[in-house]
Amino acid sequence: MADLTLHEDPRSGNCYKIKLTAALVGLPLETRQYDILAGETRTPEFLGSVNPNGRIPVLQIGARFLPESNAACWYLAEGSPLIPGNRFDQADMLRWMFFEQYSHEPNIATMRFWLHFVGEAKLSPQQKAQMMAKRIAGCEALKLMDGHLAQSGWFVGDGPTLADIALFAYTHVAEDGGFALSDYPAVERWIERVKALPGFVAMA
Ligand SMILES: N[C@@H](CCC(=O)N[C@@H](CS)C(=O)NCC(=O)O)C(=O)O
Repeated sequence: MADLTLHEDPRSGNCYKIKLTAALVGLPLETRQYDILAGETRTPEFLGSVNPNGRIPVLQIGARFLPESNAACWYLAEGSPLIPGNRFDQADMLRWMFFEQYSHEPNIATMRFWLHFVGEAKLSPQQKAQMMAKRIAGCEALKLMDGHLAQSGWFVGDGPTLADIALFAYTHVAEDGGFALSDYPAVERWIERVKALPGFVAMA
């Protein structure tokens, strides 16, 4: 495989997903770090050569650049047990990864970013006005996950897949965004199962 470099900000759960996937499948990954709070992913150089969407993570594979965390996880995990062979399970895994991007990350990760890294006092009036809706939607996402995990050890099938990695990244630090994980006991037990996986690496 070509050399792999992750363009990242280590505070980002989206970047952590890719590092966790690489560790679980045993692939070496170089990193290049950016400070998103300082606008380092919005420079003309970054926009022109790394990602015109102005965001990390971006997985560089040789001379090619692949943005979007879940696409990068797929690239790394292809051919490993983290992607089920069964056609339905594969689609079901994608279902949870799309759920993560639409119903989970925009609420839980954004609340964490606002409260833990920016600080409530520095939020704009528009951001403050969105907080209640994001809190409610984030709780709904955790409740849905808890209901599923009360019946099943993993999101898909009998073992960990990319669905677990994608959802683990921001769930295990959801308390930084003001979400009480003790309200979701099946999620808490699943977090411990993910942490016990061989090759697991913690978030920076
Ligand atoms: N859907 C994208 C989201 C990427 C994203 O929102 N990245 C954030 C950090 S987690 C970012 O780069 N923010 C900096 C900015 O928007 O300027 C993914 O999953 O990779």
